[in-house]
Amino acid sequence: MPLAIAAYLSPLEITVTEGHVGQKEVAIQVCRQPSSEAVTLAVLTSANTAVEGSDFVSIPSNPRRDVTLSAGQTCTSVNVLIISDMTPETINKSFSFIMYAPQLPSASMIHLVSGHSQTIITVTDDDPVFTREISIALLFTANALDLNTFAPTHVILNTMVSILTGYFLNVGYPLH
Ligand SMILES: [Ca+2]
Repeated sequence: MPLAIAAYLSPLEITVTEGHVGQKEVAIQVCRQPSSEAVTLAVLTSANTAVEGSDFVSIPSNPRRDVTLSAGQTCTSVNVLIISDMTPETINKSFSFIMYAPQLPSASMIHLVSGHSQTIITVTDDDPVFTREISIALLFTANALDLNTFAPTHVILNTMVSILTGYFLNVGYPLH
């Protein structure tokens, strides 16, 4: 009769702020019920709205990434890497950390507890959209515009604009 041992991930959901520069480590616990046998599990990441390579560092299925719990060890930690940036995002992005293919050295069995074989990682954006009230003073002169028919005048525009960080503001105005 094979021995059934439950394994699970902790936490089931985790929310982290993205950060601005470099990479950020998120620790996921891979755990199982106490056992005198070592066990090896495989883990991978699966993209959802977060994108591999730009939002997080992928753990692929090939080559297979193994995690081993030695005899008597109930938990070990695996780090997932979030890629930080300074770009405002329209949504908070998520991806999954998944464990699969548990193996014991003997003929015993290990079960992934239903609903506990996946951790959903949500990355919240921390780059603000700045809003500034600015006054734009434009001086039109005939010489500057090289328009002989355009009389020198001053135009003052008061306007509210929203500028995303990292973007430039372009001002357009009609010539009439
Ligand atoms: Ca961002």
